[in-house]
Amino acid sequence: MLRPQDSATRERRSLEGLWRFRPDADGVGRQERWYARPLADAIDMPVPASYNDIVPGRELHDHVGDVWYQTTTRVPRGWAGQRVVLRFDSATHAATVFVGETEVVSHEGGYTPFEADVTELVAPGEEIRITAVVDNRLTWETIPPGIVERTPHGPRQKYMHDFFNYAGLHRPVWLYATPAVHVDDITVVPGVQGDPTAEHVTGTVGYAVAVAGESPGVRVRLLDADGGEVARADGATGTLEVPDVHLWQPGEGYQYDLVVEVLDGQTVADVYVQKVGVRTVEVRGTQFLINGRPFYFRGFGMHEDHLTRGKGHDDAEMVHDFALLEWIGANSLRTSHYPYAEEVMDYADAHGIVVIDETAAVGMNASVAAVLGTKIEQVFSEQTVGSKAQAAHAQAIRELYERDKNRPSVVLWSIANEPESHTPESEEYFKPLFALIRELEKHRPVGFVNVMYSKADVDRLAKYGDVIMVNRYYGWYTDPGDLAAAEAALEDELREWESHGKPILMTEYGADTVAGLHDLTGAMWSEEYQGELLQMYHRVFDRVDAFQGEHVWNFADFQTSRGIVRVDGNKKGAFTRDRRPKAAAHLLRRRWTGRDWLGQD
Ligand code: BDP
Repeated sequence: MLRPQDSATRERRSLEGLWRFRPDADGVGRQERWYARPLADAIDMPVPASYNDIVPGRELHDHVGDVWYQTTTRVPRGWAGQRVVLRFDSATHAATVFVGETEVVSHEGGYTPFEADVTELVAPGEEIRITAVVDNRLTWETIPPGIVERTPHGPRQKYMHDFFNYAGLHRPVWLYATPAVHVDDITVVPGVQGDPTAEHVTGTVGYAVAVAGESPGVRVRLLDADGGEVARADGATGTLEVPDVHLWQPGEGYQYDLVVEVLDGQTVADVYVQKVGVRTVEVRGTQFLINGRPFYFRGFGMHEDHLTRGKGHDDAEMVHDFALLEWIGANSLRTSHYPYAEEVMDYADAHGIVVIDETAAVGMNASVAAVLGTKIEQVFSEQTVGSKAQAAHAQAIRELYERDKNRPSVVLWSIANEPESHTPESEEYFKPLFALIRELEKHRPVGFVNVMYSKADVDRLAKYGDVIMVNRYYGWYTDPGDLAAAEAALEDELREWESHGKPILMTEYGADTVAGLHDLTGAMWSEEYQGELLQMYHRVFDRVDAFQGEHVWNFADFQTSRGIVRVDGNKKGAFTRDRRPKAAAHLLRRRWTGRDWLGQD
């Protein structure tokens, strides 16, 4: 799905700001048609933001079910004769949207965009009322899954993953205008002719443009970063050649502009500018190659998680987080455990940050759930994660692929985090999902993230992926406090995975650490233990040839549900939740850049 943009023929209006907001504890708003009039008894709620932590009290923090958002906006006068679209970059987890009294769209899945053509419902210069009812419930039919328990004290949301179920309108909302005949979708496939490591390389950009409406023609032009034209072609599909191409590289997000014009006779009916980074990705044996050169992943599994705004997108927080990644020497990140805001992906594209792009399929594991305090008999079954969840999962894969397919930063898809992968039921569930991502994606590697309870000897899913991604907690959940035992077990296990002949990435390793807790006997939870544990992992990584990347869990401390295993959230961050470095951050910077915090060698 194309992002809204301003171009010579297009215009956007952001609907960010304070919306009216009302929780619907009794679930009566739909029946009482709250959308049909100004929302009564409403408070102000910032958009984008999670609503959970904005006001004090448990009521909103722990709310289960619908909440209502409402705003009004005036349709720009200049939009007469245009197609007008209302787009939500996300609504967590499901939403139905009304313009005035008319329902315009419903969407399930909390981390991908959706939109509605509202042309017939709006008039340029007139005010419209937009109402969204957003449901945060996770069930056995949603991705991620969850359980809503009815209790005498009201509904209680349980889930099997380790981050707080923040909800609401986390990302921008747009009203935008395009011509009636318009660019509907663009797919670009970059490549190179011959050896991508040669001094002068000819790049290729395969493209396909979908046009909505009758159009006599499509014209595309590829401009370099200075605006100079390097290739052009007529027709809705084709391949452009770029002699002496400037490649998109890790650390250097060089991008071209593909200017796509839909023609109406001699005039341009619509123009959309698609960014293009030319690079190749390939798995060869146990190596992960970007532009033909071995790439070693250094970085983190992250979370969209901040004080007050929860999962709400914020440019200042985003740029700061990327600045910290640069400071520490990270070259990559995983969007654990859901698709991140498109602003984050744009930034990664533009700055050469390599991304493992993950769906929101997390918490499909009874053993992990047990550690976090939720008891489940069987995860994969028709009564639990079954065909309905599988359909939602397939849709989540499709929507993620469609949203991010053109992004050079994305080099690998992760279709799930830590599902059970040793049972016949899990294989039956995942086999069609791997087939789906392979049907969609012909060029990038794919995989899933393996859990410590489904090791190489019993795992049934690794064979479907191109890369082995494992999360391991030796020295924490297993052999807690015993780094000598942990080191031996970790090395033994990685050696077993080597037999797959694929690149191995450690997509999570780490230890909960209370910032400021110091202990010279190496006690767990101390900053010393976190550092020692990371160093132990690094020693092992450096001994295993097939090992191609290290992503520490986590970039920063983050909020989780409440329970007896978390104290104000998960504390495995290299940074605290307010982004102050723990000792581990300095250790990682030393390993990844060779320098200390003052920049000294
Ligand atoms: C893994 C999960 C991650 C958790 C982490 C932990 O992938 O979401 O936060 O462990 O326990 O199971 O810290």
